Amino acid sequence: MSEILRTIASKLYQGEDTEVSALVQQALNAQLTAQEILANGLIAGMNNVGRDFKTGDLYVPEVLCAARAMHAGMNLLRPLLSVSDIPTAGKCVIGTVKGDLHDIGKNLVRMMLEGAGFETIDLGVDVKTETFVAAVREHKPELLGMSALLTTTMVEMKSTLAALDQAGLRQSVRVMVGGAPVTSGYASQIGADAFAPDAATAVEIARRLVG
Ligand code: B1M
Repeated sequence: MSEILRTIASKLYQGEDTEVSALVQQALNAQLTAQEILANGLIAGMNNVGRDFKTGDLYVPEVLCAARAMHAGMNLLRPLLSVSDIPTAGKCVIGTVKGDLHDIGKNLVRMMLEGAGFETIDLGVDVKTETFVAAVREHKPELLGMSALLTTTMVEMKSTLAALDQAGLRQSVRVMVGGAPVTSGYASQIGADAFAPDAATAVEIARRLVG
């Protein structure tokens, strides 16, 4: 792998968005393809972020900076990549459930999924059951992700699963849940396909569920 791609991966890891942007431009000027830069520079760097976040060697602010650097690089590559060039790992609709305004963790999960090549549709916070169902119907994602940070709102996950079932959509989508009060026991109790305790594991699980 060329030196510049290794440097892009390492600057992304360090959250240096301006440098990542300049290096991506430099790589393009040196005739590297957008595809190569994405796979061996940006995504490679983001995979390292995921690995070290999981082991506790990186913290939330560092991951957010890396995600910002990823976006800076992607802004240059996006116009050069036709839709079919972008390695889509799968499509994921994600949101924080009704009554819940916490979105830092959900955003991290979304950004890490994007870094891993997933196309994401972020419904934001305080997402009603009907909105989740409508989004699954409209976008036909392989994966639906729900986040909840309050013990009083996690029950909304169960309602959404029931509503998906009622709408005849439950079999068409895998459902992953997460958030501080959510556990794997709760996930299986409500019939979700998976629980992830953190954003890095969410990516691993998403790959497994969709792959
Ligand atoms: Co609130 N809050 N908050 N809060 N808040 C908590 C969650 C709380 C535990 C604090 C406490 O009392 N110790 C408590 C909940 C108690 C409970 O129900 N068990 C609480 C409360 C009570 C409240 C209010 C009710 C306070 C009030 O107004 N009286 C209120 C509710 C508002 C509402 O939502 N309706 C409220 C408000 C707020 C702020 C708006 C001030 C702010 C949110 C800002 C924002 O998100 N934009 C806030 C914050 C920041 C917190 C704490 C301090 C931090 C949450 C956070 O961002 N963590 C939190 C205490 C805490 O958790 N230590 C607290 C960092 C984030 C990276 O972690 O979200 O867990 P987390 O996400 C992780 C994993 O959980 C996982 O991956 C992420 C990354 O590794 N994950 C997923 C998350 N979603 C996932 C989805 C997946 C997979 C993995 O698949 C789809």
